[in-house]
Amino acid sequence: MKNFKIALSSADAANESSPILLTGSICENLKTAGTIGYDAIEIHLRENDDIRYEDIIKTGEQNKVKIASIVTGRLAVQRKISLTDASERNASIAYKGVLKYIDIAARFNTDIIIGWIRGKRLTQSRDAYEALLAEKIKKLETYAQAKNVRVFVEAINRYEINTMNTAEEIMHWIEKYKLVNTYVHLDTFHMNIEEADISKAIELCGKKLGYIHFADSNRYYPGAGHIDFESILKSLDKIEYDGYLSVECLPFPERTIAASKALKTLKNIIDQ
Ligand code: LER
Ligand code: MN
Repeated sequence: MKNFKIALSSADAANESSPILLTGSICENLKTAGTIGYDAIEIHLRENDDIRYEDIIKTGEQNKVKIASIVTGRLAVQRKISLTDASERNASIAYKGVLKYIDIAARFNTDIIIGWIRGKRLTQSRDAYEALLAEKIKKLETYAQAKNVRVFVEAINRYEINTMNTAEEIMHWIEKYKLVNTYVHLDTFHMNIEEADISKAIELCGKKLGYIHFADSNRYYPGAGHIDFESILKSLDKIEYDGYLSVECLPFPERTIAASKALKTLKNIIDQ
């Protein structure tokens, strides 16, 4: 099987109910990820954080650990706003915030994740929500493309967001609105709830799959629940997926133990 690149989630701080493994400064997290054996970290941060680019790029190079993606979720969670917010003022703050995340991703030569920041469907029809989101993402993806940054839109389960929960829905939306620099972002935890057939969902995305989060059915590390990761990796191999497998799971029983166990589960399958 292909030697996939493996990443894990990181932030400066996170509580135990967030699916974030490494906590600390970005430089500390790059070092820890390298010591455990990961290829990259994904970074959950605020768009206006003070970022020491030179130090981080140097530390990444020294430890041979890359930045897999920049995650926008904190802007949504901390400010309680979204790109499709009922308040135009909030939608505009969210939009400008995502532009800043794209600037950060460009400095690190990586891509951005659009998860909760896309917002819930309110009183409008499904079509109206999708058209509104597409209008925002179209402008964002053009801005990002000029900076060589791709946009990954995540399919999230129904208990967290009330629309675009499956791979097929995101694919359909991307195709309908002819989004060229926007890709499907899957998450095995959400897929276990939403997809009738996880492998078929991956294969449906094909080259439009940009990114995938890994957690088990209970959102603990892969190997702690009942998801069949072997068939998932086989499907990713089949579509010649060349992005990251990014571990985004709860820090159970402890952050670095979960990180090591996740890596072991995935490597054992890859090395078979
Ligand atoms: C949310 O459950 C999730 O999976 C994150 O990646 C949100 O952006
Ligand atoms: Mn996720």
